[in-house]
Amino acid sequence: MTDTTACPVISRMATNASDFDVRLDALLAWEGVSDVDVQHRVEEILDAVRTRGDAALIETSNRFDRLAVSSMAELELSPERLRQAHDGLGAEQRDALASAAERIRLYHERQKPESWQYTESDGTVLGQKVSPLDRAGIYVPGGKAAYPSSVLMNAIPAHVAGVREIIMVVPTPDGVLNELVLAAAHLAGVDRVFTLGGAQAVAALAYGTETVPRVDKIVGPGNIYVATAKRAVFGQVGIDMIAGPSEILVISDGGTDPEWLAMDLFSQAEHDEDAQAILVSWDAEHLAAVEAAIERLLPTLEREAIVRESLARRGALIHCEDRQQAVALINRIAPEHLELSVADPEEWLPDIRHAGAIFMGRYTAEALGDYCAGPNHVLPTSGTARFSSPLGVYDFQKRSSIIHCSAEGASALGKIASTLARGESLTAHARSAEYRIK
Ligand code: HSO
Ligand code: ZN
Repeated sequence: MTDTTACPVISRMATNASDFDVRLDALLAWEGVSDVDVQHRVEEILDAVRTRGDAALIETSNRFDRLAVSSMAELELSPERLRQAHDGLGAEQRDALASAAERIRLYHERQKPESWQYTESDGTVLGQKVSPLDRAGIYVPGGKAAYPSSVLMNAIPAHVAGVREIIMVVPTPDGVLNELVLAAAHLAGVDRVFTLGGAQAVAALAYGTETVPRVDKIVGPGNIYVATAKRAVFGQVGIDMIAGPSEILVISDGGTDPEWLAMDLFSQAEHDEDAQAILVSWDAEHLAAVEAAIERLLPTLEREAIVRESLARRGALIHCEDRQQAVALINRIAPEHLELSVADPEEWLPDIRHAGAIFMGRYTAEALGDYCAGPNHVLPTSGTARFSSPLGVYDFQKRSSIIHCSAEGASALGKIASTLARGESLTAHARSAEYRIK
């Protein structure tokens, strides 16, 4: 096998281990975007919105989205307008959106953590109280990355978490609205929608203006301006992860139709030129068949150019020795999406430590999870599945600790606290505790 095809082929065995490691590292490398020029411009916009509020939002929106509005009322869509968008869809699209929303809601209902308490023998009560955020802001990109499915995936967990008010911002370059995005907002329980985008939208959500309420957390993907702005306002508000390009790792035992696998790889690659699609198998003949299927199916794709670019730059078909090597690759890559296209996916599960979402068996295409299976499609990218998890209800809640001492409990704890406080030379702490010793 050679490197001359649409998707590079790498042999784990024919390459010595350290050369393979270097090649894999190069393949996986993703520099988080940071650009001094962008940073500078973003800071100017953040500053303008922080100091001049609505007036700056109107100016920047007119400039960057080529609008001609003179009031904030023109930058807000009413709930009625969202309903209209929903009611105006064809029955098939409306039903598909409703089924997806319902399945996503049911899945996320299961994530709701309970508050809890326990009582010690002296009557002291300890516990944890879970509360939703008051307000969440959801950024929805405009243009080619405006995904109604992402509106559902971001807003529904917030709604299930009990967030009191969900504010969505979505840019409308040249004033063009995306009806499906608005319909999804209606279904997902979004309360207010502003047609704002870029750093100015992030600033409005983070600082609040006369019209846009300040939120407690901003979630949702965006371009480099949005990502830079989110990083800059972090601390003032919470943010979700800053997503890198989407990726998939498919493991095949040779028993899945090569065309299915080729299309699974394409489904990731078509997102954008930086997206990453990798397939691993220990069956050389099967890999050659997938390679042939890729060549055969590529010309049939609407987004052929994007897919070709993505596969050439960041794709790979990796030939490894056996199942054990495949498992090592999974945990090393910590993929956003892992497809286990094998006969016995359950057998694999105990060995998998790092993956955002695990798609089990030959029938479970990532695309099903992207839209409607139920679990969230906002997942940790670029190896961050080593330490983080899919977006969920818990991202829209926080926990308060509960401590309720009985007289007896305060006396017992007072002795411990006083000793430790004196060790830290914090005598007011010590005396405060000592007052309560019986
Ligand atoms: N694969 C993307 C989600 C998506 N796919 C939205 C289609 N629409 C990131 O998980
Ligand atoms: Zn996708």
